[in-house]
This record gives sequence, structure tokens and C-alpha cells, in this order.
Amino acid sequence: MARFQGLDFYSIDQSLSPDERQVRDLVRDWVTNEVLPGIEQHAREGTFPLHLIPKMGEELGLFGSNFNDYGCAGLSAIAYGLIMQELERGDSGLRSFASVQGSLVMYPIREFGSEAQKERWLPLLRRGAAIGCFGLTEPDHGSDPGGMETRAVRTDRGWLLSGTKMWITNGSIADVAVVWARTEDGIRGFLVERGTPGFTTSDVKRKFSLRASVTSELSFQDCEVPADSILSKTTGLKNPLMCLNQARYGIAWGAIGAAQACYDAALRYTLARTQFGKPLAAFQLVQNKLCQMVTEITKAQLLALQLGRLKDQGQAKPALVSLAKRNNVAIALDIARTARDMLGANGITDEYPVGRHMVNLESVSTYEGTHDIHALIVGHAVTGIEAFA
Ligand code: TGC
Ligand code: FAD
Repeated sequence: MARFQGLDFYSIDQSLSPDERQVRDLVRDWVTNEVLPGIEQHAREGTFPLHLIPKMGEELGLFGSNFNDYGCAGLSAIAYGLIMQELERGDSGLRSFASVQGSLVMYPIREFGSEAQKERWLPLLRRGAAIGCFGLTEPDHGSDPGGMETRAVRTDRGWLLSGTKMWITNGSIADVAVVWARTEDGIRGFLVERGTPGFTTSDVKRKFSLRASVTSELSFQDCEVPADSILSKTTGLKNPLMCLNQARYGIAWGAIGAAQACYDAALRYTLARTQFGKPLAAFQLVQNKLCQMVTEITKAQLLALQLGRLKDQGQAKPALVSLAKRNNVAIALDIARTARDMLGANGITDEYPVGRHMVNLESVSTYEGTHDIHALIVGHAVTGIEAFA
């Protein structure tokens, strides 16, 4: 396949370092050559492309690539973001996998874990030799994780977990689950290994979105984990929310990849398709749609770039991440819907990637804080008034 060029209307490439461009191009070509040829089939069958995991981990070093220890590459926040962008140009499910593995599993182990936990898990997770998942959401507590009902009670040997986590990416394929539970001291994280008695999983079936991704329920019924499974040295909702900042940052970049894939498909299609004796792209209304897409992708790129610069300086405050996640996913979803329209009837088939991105982005808009929850987080930051409850 020809190399994907990407949209760079504002010469943003000039602001990237040679290393950042190199990483971006490496992942871009890998996605073009090894992901795109098979991804529709996986989406059709509702399976995650498991064979890509060692390649993403061992070969390309994409998991936890922004960490600088335990064998990780120590890339800049921008390079990490560009990786997420390219993965999501392939499929949101692929970026989701990498987000969960790096930001929601490696990050909390690295941030809150003991040295023994770090040494055991981080090298395995980095290589993709172990898979992780992150259980925060519950059937009755999504936007409001502070209401969680999963409990952990001390025993002589460790902790007894009981409760249910829902909508958990990678749940049934994970070797280790980062599980957040209420204890008598407050909310704490635990590492629960696959096969622990009392820990079972079942997959969510009949999804129309993120079909090339595993989404599961985790159930804990009198599940006893050893004392050294405890993750968080401190207690509180703040700890899982710190993990979400990392993953939301990646999504702000990833959504640009999905948007670019849809824009690219719409541009090619409208240049090639003739109606009323000329290419669709020659009509003013069509050009207006293309202009709108280019405008919104360019604004999203600039937002992500500045957020990345701030992140590298340790200044990417949660509300800034929220604004970028909210905006970039919303524009990507809008672009996907518009592209679907521009492809006419062909837009409803999986001959083109647009419909798959469009339905994927419905999930991306909901997970990691819904569009409206992020409005409330930004609203809180600018007014000082909490409007969550
Ligand atoms: P609130 O009282 O505001 O905060 C509790 C404590 O946390 C602090 N805090 C944060 N700290 C770090 N980062 C953030 N983003 C933080 N937001 C708040 C806060 O300062 C406070 O600290 P302290 O020291 O005073 O205790 O908490 P709240 O219960 O009122 O809730 C606030 C709210 C609604 C913003 C929050 O709960 C929220 O973000 N809800 C959305 C839930 C969500 O995003 N879930 C995501 C689940 S994981 C997922 O979807 C993975 S998808 C993976 C994939 O496939 O890519
Ligand atoms: P609700 O919280 O019930 O929200 C429903 C609607 O009400 C939304 O429109 C919301 O914006 C609105 N709403 C809620 N509260 C307010 C308010 N205060 N004011 C105004 N409007 C409000 N979770 C994990 O822990 N780990 C994972 O790996 C994971 N992966 C996921 C994968 C997929 C494919 C999906 C779809 C979800 C995943 N989630 C995961 C769960 C995800 O984080 C939640 O779905 C999300 O936080 C929203 O929660 P909810 O679905 O319960 O919706």
C-alpha cells in the first residue's frame, strides 16, 4: 500500500523533532502494512487482532513508550501522542489496547506499586508478554466512580474482594487486572491475577462499536488476594483519576488519527466519484464539508501539540486534558458522520473504513469521561463551581 500522507495543512510537521517524525512514520507505515489489511475482518467477526500484540510490544516498543525506565523508550509526550494518533487511524480498538496497557496498567503500577510489583510486571507488560486491564467502572457507577460498591476487606492473609466491574477493555484476555475497590480506609487499587479463585470474566457481546476490541465484565465473589496485591500506597479516588489523565491525553491524539482516516477517505472518494458530469469534489457544498474537516483537524492538531508540550513540562492540568479529549473526539465523530454522508450508499458498507470509525468513536466519546462530564470538568475549572451533583 502507498504511504499514508496525513493532513498537515498548517505545516505542523515543522514543529516536530526528527525523532518524533521518525516514530510517527514508523507506526504509520506499520499500521498501513500490517493493521489495515485485516482490521475490517476483525471488526466483522468481533475479535481483537491478538497477533499484533507482540509486534506492538516487543518489536515496536509502543507500550509505555513515554516511560523512561524498566526498558521503556522514554519518548516525549508528543511522540507518545503521535503513536496513539497512528494506531487510532488503524482502529480505535488498537489505540484502546495500547492506552489501557500503558496508561491504565503500567502507569499505576509504576506510580503506586511496590518495587517487587514493578519488577515483576512492567517488563512483561512493556513487551506485550502480559496483558493488563483497568477496572474502575461498575454496572451502576460510570461517570460517578466515587460511588463504587466493589469492596475489599482485610483478612489474615490479604484482602477479600467482592463486586462487579463493567465495560472493561481487555478484561477476559488480561493476565492482570488493576481493580479499584472501597476499603475501610477509602478507595484502593489491587492487582488481581487471572485465575485467582473467585475472579471470573464474561465478554460483552453484540456491540456495534469497538468490535475489534475485547470488552468484559469482571466479577469478584469472595476473591481472596494476597497482602502484596495492594497497589495504592495512598487511598482515594484521586489515584484512579490520575491514571485517567494519562489515557485521556492519548485519546486526544488518537481521535485525530480516526478523523484523518475519515477525511482521507472522503477526499479520495469525492475526487473519484462523478455525478452530474463532474467530480463530487467540484461542488461547492462538498468543498465546504472538506474545508470544515481540514479546519477542525488542524485545530485539534494544534490543541494536542500544545497539550503535549505542556505535558512534557509537567503542566498538563486535568482540565486542559479534558478540553482536548472532549473537543478532539467530538470533531472526529462529526467528521466521521460527515464522511459517511459524502460516501453516499457506499458509506454504509465496510468497503470503506468510515462507518467503522464512526461507530467506534461513539464509544470513545463515552469512555474515559463522557463528552458532558468533560464539559463539567472544564466548567468547574473556569467557574470554581462544581456542577457534577
Ligand atoms: P472529586 O471530589 O472531584 O475528586 C476526588 C479527588 O480526585 C481529585 N481529582 C483528580 N486528580 C487527578 N486527576 C484528575 N483528573 C482529577 N479529578 C479530580 C480531586 O482533586 C480530589 O482530590 P482530593 O485530594 O481532594 O481527594 O471527585 P468526584 O467524585 O466529584 O468526581 C469527579 C469526576 C466526575 C470529574 C470524576 O469522577 C470523573 O472523571 N468521572 C468520569 C469517570 C471516567 O472517566 N471513567 C473512566 C473509566 S476508565 C475507561 O473508561 C477506560 S476506556 C479505555 C480504553 O479502551 O481506551
Ligand atoms: P452514565 O454515567 O450513566 O452516563 C449516561 C449519560 O448521562 C451520559 O450522557 C453522561 O454524560 C450523562 N451524565 C452522567 N452524569 C451526569 C451529570 N452529572 N450531569 C450531566 N450529565 C450526566 N471503564 C473502565 O473502568 N475500564 C475500561 O477499560 C473501560 N472500557 C470501556 C470500553 C468501552 C467500549 C466502553 C463503551 C466503556 C468503557 N468503560 C471502561 C466504561 C466507561 O468509562 C463508562 O461507560 C463511562 O465512564 C460512562 O459511564 P456510563 O456508561 O455508566 O454512563
